[in-house]
Order: sequence, then structure tokens, then C-alpha cells
Amino acid sequence: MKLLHTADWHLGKTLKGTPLIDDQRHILNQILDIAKDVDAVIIAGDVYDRADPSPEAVDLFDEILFKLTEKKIPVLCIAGNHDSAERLNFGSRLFANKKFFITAKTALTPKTIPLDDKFGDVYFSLIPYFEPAEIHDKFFGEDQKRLTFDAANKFYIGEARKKIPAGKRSVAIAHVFIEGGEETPESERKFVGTAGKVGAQTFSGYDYAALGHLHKPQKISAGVCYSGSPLKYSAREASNKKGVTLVELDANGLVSAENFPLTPRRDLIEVSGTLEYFQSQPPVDAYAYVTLTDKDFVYDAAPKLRGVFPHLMEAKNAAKSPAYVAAPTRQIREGASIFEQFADFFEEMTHRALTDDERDAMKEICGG
Ligand SMILES: [Mn+2]
Repeated sequence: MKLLHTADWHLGKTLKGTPLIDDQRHILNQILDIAKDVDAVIIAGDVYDRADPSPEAVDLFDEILFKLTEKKIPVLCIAGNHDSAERLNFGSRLFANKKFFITAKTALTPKTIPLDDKFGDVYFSLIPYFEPAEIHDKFFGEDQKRLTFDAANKFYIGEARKKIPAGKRSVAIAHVFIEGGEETPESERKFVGTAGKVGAQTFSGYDYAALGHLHKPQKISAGVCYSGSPLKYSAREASNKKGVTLVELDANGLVSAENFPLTPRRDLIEVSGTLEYFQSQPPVDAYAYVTLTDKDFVYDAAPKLRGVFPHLMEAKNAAKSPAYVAAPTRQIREGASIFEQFADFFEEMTHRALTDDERDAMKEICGG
């Protein structure tokens, strides 16, 4: 059985206010092309960028949903943390008649879909993104200790395993931050430490775990993979090789899981150099995050770079602005109160002393 594993489409996403919908349509058409040669398509969460997706995003998903079912390719799709479970769930029972299986909500009996090939059945566990409290409320009494992400996932996946007959091949689809996973984009940085993470062992019963959430394609182990997002969605992803993961199972389980690269309509790049260098270059058709390495701070860098980078997303100076450099030279008077320190700072920044009214107000705030 051949599977196309993709995730984190983030339909409707914008970069610094620039809509990416045309880039998304372009990349999804490539995915549709590859999908012709597989037995099923997996979408491992974050279909949309927001819980209330834009009309353009819903329209694009509708278009893709129609084209995939028209080709009679089964689709297995779960909700990610960016999706609204209720909204993504819309129509799911009807769509299932066309083999478009969306699981956006957890259930007392985790959703299991069997698909078959010439070797027999393969069981797919659809594990949508959930908060541990949801599992707690659904399965345990109030006196039960609060569950961690890891414990809640282990429990729920344990329930899902109960629905898979012994000795049968199986695939898990989940949207989690797995222990040992690397490089999370800014928007996914919700937790400090390991509180939001799930142990890789959680999926050990499966022949393959098709994961979503981390945007960089990566193999946690041979059978536990992130396909990554099909497009670069932040400067931190500039060096990622985006694509989909093509998975093959034979009679005994996993044969291979390999990344297959996609070509974006417009690349996203992170570059650095001097203003003079960039201004001598031909225009670059890419979403550009530029750092100027000039020794002196370049004021109003963006308009000066737009000729070369018509799709400039960010212009930064490596040199610190003169105002910023001045600050660390400030001395704090020995034994000064908070109010006195503030008064010194105020005078240094504004070149005037506090008025009597301002002194009284600040003294009150500082406690004398
Ligand atoms: Mn996510």
C-alpha cells in the first residue's frame, strides 16, 4: 500500500499581511498530481491556519476535497491545534460516503478506518489534536489527577489500539509535538520544557505514525515521521526542504518512508549582505527576510531594498541603532531608590527634569 503523508497546510495563512492562497493552491495542485499514484492520502492536522478560516481558505479546501474524491482516492484527515474541531467536523459523516474521512473530535471509541490492499487490511487510527483536559473529562472522574499531554496521548492511543485486531498492519495519524522533534516555528511555541510533548514510544505498536505539527520534515525513527508543511511559513523555515512523505507498506508492514520534494510558486529566503551589494543585484522573486550587514545603521532600509526584493517581508540591520548603543553606558547611582533611578533615566532620555506633578505621581507609583 502506498500512502501520501502531508500535514500543516495552514490554508489561509498570511506572511506579514501577504496572503499565500495562490502559493497554497499551486502546491496543493502538485500534491494532487502525486496523489494519483497512491492508495490513500493522509492530512495530519492544521488544515487551516485559524479556527475561523478565511472564505478563500474554505473555498480552496472544498476544491481539493472535491478533486481528491473525484479521483476516488481515500483521504484520512485529522484536526490540528490551529483548526476548530467543530468547524472541521462539518459534513464529515456525509464525506465519509466518498471515502473522505475527517476526524476532528475525540470520541469514547477512537476513530479507526480499515483500508485494504492485496495483502489484506491496514487499520488507521485517527487521533485529532486535543487538550489533556478533554480526555480527562471524557474518560475519568473529577477525583482523577490532571493528565499531562504524554499521559493523555498514551491513554487515548491505548484505546485506539484496542480496535486493531492482533497481527494486523496499522498506521496512526496524530498532531503532536514529539519528544526529540526539532525546530518548531514561532507560532507552535506554546509550551516551555516538555509539558506539551509526547514520548516517541507512544506509537510503537504501529507500523507507521504519520505526524503533523512540526513544520520541518523529519524522521523521529524509521516508522515515526513528520511530513512537514508543504510550504515555508516563517523565516525559521527558510532552510527546510519542503515536500510530502511517500510511505510504502508491504505484507509485513513498513518498507519505506521518504520525503518527496515540492516546488513552490515563490520561495522564502533569508539573506544577509550590504545595501550596496543588494542594490547591485537583479530583482529576486522570493519572500525575502533581509539582514543588512553594513557597519553603520541603515535608516529606512525597507524602501531601499524593494527594488531588488519586490516581496520583501522584513529588513533588519545587523548594526545596532545609535539610540540603542547609547543605553548601556548609563550608570546607576549607588544606593539610589527606584524613584531616583527613574528620575535619572527620565532626564537622560528627555534632557529635562521631571516636573513637580510628575515627581509626585512617580513617587506614588514607586512608593516614595
Ligand atoms: Mn500545529
